This record gives sequence, structure tokens and C-alpha cells, in this order.
Amino acid sequence: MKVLGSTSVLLLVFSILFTSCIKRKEPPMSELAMEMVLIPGGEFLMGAEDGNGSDNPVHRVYVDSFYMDKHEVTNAQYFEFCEQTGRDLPEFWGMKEFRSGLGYPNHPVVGVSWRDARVYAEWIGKRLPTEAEWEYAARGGLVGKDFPNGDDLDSSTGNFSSKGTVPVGSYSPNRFGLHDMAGNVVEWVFDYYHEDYYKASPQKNPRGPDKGKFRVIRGGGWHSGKSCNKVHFRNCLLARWVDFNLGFRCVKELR
Ligand SMILES: [Ca+2]
Repeated sequence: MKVLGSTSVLLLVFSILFTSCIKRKEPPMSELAMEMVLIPGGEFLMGAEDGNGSDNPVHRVYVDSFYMDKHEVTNAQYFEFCEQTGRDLPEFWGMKEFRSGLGYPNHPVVGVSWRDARVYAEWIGKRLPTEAEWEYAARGGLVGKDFPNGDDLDSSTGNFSSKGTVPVGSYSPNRFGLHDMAGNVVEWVFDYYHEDYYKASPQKNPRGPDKGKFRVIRGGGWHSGKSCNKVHFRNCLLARWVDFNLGFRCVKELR
């Protein structure tokens, strides 16, 4: 009986250890702080007068403080989500030409729909950024500049018009500490798209139209031209769409 009792205790211990290994824990804030940066709330001028039409008029917007992922979500991070939730792996998974799959753990995930991105964000205790939050963060506190680090973007400051994604964080961050806000992959944001939204946008914490056919995408990617990488450039896709040039990152509210 004594031997059986010891075995039972051992089994119980192993069971607890195994369960604790497979159960995802909420990361502590110190860990979050390492992978996210605090974007201090404030006002900025959103849009551009000389943009592609939907990004004007320039209008003053205020956003509250929030945390934002320093990097685009990676293949390794998204794989863990699929492993733990049973969600399908992304389109293009395992395709070398798109640097997709576990052979490229630190490259940004591609081939995910807006819905995939939103479910991932909820699973990890975050959410997708609003379009205003994304642009405010991309500008990094600079005023009237087209790119995250100033007036220009070239092959030494961002991954665009290239042959594929690169590991996240391969280029210098902007002044808020965010990498790849121009280039690498285009990023899904929360908002529905409407080309005239800036004419009617609320000034404080805008969240986009209440309904729409498309979701906004931001930032340009490896397969985008330079002009699509401007901090104010807007584009959109159907929420179910997937693309080898498109990924996402998440934000988290302070409270
Ligand atoms: Ca990007």
C-alpha cells in the first residue's frame, strides 16, 4: 500500500506539472513591457493633404495611452496560438517563398485574415489597434512627416519592394520604439473602412465607421511600393481576405 501510495503521489505531481505546462498563463506585466511599449496618449494631425484621397482632410485626433507590440506577430507566436486553440494554420504555411512556417520563427506571420488576427488578439489578452492608434504610433511623435523616421524610407530603414519578409526588428525602431511600422508586412487594424471617414471622424479615440464592407490595412509591406508605406496611407481588404504581404500586431489598454 505504501508503494502504491507513493506512486499515486508521483502521478499526481506529474499530472499537475503537465497541466501547468500546457495551460497558457497570462504573461506578467514585466514580460508584456518587454515586448510592448507604452504609447503616451496625445493629439496629432491625422492624414495628409497630398495623399491618395481617402487620407484627407488632415484632422486633429486625440488618442488615449496604450501599449503596442514592438513587433509584428511572428510565425512562432501564431503557431503557438494554433497549437493551443486548434485554429487552422495560416494560408501559405510552410511556403519558403513567403518565409512562412516554423523554418522562419521570427519572421512576421502572413496569410491571416482580419478575423484570424482578431481572435489571436483576444486569445492573448490584447486587441487590434484602431486606425488612429496605429497612425499615431507610426508617426512616433514626429509632425508632418511621411515615414516613421522622417521624410524618407529606403532599403536601409525599412523592408519594402523586396524579395520577402525579414525577421521582425531587423530595422531601427521609430521614436516610440516600434519596429517595422513601415514595411515588412502590411498590418490589419480594427476599423471598418470608408473613404470619406476623415470628413466625419470624431476627434477623440475614433474607432471607424459602425459598419462597412472592408477593414483597414496599414503600413505597407515587403511587396509594397514606397508610397504605400507612408504613415498616413490607407488601404482596405475584405475581412476574410488573406495575403502573403499582410500580417498584424496588437495593442493593450492600460487598465
Ligand atoms: Ca509592418
